[in-house]
Amino acid sequence: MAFSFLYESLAQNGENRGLFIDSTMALLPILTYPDRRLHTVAKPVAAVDARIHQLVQDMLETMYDANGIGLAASQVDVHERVIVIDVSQERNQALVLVNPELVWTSPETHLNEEGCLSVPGIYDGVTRHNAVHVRAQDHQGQSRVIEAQELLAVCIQHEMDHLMGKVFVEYLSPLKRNRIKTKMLKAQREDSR
Ligand code: K1U
Ligand code: ZN
Repeated sequence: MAFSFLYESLAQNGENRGLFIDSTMALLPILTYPDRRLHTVAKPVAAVDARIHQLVQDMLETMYDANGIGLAASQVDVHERVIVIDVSQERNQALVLVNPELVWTSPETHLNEEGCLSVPGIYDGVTRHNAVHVRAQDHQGQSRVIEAQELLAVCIQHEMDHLMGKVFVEYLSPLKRNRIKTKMLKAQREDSR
């Protein structure tokens, strides 16, 4: 796979926890569409310090617990430019992107089926660049360029949209989006009963 700063992360069985052994990790509540806070534009992280390390650990735990392949800080109501991703089958290859910036996008695009932890149960097609290069800091604050394609490229674009306050349903027609909004609000009302 074409990304350069993978490291071992949380494992489901606790044998492969690598960097992220920490008994203070917490599951964070994930905002659900159409919560207005999902449309907040995230600010750059000033320093990759202990607060960011804790946020990254909590986001990884939250992503793995929700069976997601990515999570943006915006989705847990932290409006700073932090993303975690793990597209590996084994769920042991976490990627942490702090202050990510797209530096190259392929001219070729394709339609890809996407889901979103903030829009549970909804899957639809979004056109994305086939490949992207993204400059980001890792969990240690080191700046790297990651060359991504396939699912990783799709996931990076989806998560970077979250940091810009954009949810994937905004690529769909107004009709589809309104139906999704109505369905989500109904589910949220029923859940709160
Ligand atoms: O940002 C998120 O809400 C996480 C989202 C990431 C994502 C999935 C699919 C395409 C682009 C971005 C998810 O992890 S949704 C749940 C999921 O695991 C999944 C859904 C569809 C395809 C592959 C995975
Ligand atoms: Zn999402």
